[in-house]
Amino acid sequence: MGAAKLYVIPGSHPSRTAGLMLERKGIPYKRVDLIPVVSKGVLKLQGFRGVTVPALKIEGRRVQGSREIARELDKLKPEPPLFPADPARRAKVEEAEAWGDQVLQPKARRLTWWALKRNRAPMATYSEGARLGVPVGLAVKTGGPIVSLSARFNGSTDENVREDLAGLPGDLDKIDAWISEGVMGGETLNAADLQIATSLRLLMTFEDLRPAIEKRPAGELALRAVPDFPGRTPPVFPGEWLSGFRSD
Ligand SMILES: N[C@@H](CCC(=O)N[C@@H](CS)C(=O)NCC(=O)O)C(=O)O
Repeated sequence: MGAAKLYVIPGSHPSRTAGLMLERKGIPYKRVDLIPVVSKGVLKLQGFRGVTVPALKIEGRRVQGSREIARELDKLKPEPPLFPADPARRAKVEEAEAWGDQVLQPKARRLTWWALKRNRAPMATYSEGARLGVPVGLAVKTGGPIVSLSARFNGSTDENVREDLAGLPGDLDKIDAWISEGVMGGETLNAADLQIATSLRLLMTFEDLRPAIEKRPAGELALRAVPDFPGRTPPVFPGEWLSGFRSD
């Protein structure tokens, strides 16, 4: 059986979650970097049913989605586990993980495409170290239609992004509470930690947001779980959309 193959998009937060989980398990893998939108066709050609990354080929199986990958990896290689053995504790971790996948992850994605639609220049910083098959500079220069389509697919409207930013302080409170309850941020990082930390790291690539996140328990956990994450976006959001943040 060949090495595992992980299909990703550079800067994709759930893709990073999947990579971190493979690394935690000590499973060697080959990373395949894809260009957004084009990725959908490549995944179809590779026999995946869905059109999103992360997508993993492992032991002759195709597994897609960060939560599905977590469960498959725990099955294939139980140690070290990504979920607690105790059912009540596992349920809490699964609740946090699902929220990370369904709420925080799309929020970080909407904000990112909204910002790139306004200024594509930072796109190159999200592709650091990627092998896209074309020079990153060229991909960025010709990437206008990809950014527009992605912003549309992901609902990156002013209205949604404004609402996302207004809700972000509450999201951070929720994560801090999970950390103080011990659901997240334990000695051994679990599937919820790895799911949520990558979205936080993507949010922290925004100069507008990083100061409000990094000193909180959520931000500290994100930096511990994901020491390096590519990308940097200079101030981009209207000041009034950020009025709910405290950066002390
Ligand atoms: N919630 C899923 C969502 C995955 C997802 O939407 N991935 C994005 C990248 S972050 C994607 O593949 N988008 C397709 C595209 O950009 O063309 C997961 O965690 O796996």
